[in-house]
Amino acid sequence: MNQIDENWSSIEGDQSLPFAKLRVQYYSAMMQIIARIESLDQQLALSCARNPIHHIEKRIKSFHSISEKLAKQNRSVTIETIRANVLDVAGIRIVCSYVEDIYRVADMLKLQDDLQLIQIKDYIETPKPSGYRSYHMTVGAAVYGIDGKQMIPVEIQMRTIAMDFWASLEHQLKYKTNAMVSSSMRERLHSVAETIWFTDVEMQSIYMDINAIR
Ligand code: 0O2
Repeated sequence: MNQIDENWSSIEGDQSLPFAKLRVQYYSAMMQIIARIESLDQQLALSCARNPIHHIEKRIKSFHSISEKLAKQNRSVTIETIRANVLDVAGIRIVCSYVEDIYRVADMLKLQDDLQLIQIKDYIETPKPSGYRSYHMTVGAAVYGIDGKQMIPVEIQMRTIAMDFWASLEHQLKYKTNAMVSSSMRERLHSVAETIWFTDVEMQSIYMDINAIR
């Protein structure tokens, strides 16, 4: 995606300012949630002597991807259709060391009662047919602007380093080669996802055993 589209500035005419304002709202909500997550990470580090979060990524969905998503739903692209039907315009990815860290951070976010819990998709408990594992949580954050308060959704994807390794490469393979991913390749990718899951479970078990004898 080119830089112009990333900034939503390819939108022309009278529509450009309302869309730019909408993007600012999503960006503000995303940065607000990142500040909360960083604070949780620092507080948890004090109690477990390590940072549960390995790293955080963020992105605002490109205008092109938003348009594609709405086109698949047979909807036109307006401020209203984006607000109502695209919940992942603002996206945060939290990459944790261990599986238990994901649930700990998620539970703490759920305690923040000024955030509106919109939806949870637990693809760790129930992986996708592809083998994809991650914990998805969509929350609404209040953004105060010149037009008053707006609740803005932010999608938070939480996964381990191992799950992130698989998802990043699988995403690249699927999107780069698209039609060429045969069913046998899908099976092999699924099998790698299972191996990675075994590794995650084993690493966590080793971590807990080492902690128990400390
Ligand atoms: P991108 O480029 O990452 O943004 P929805 O988004 O809710 O309308 P869906 O499919 O019900 O549609 O949402 P879901 O299941 O929560 O998945 C959305 C996101 O999860 C995807 O975003 C991917 O980031 C990730 N994801 C889901 N399934 C897979 C998978 O099989 N492999 C990989 N690598 N990632 C997956 P986008 O919008 O597809 O792409």
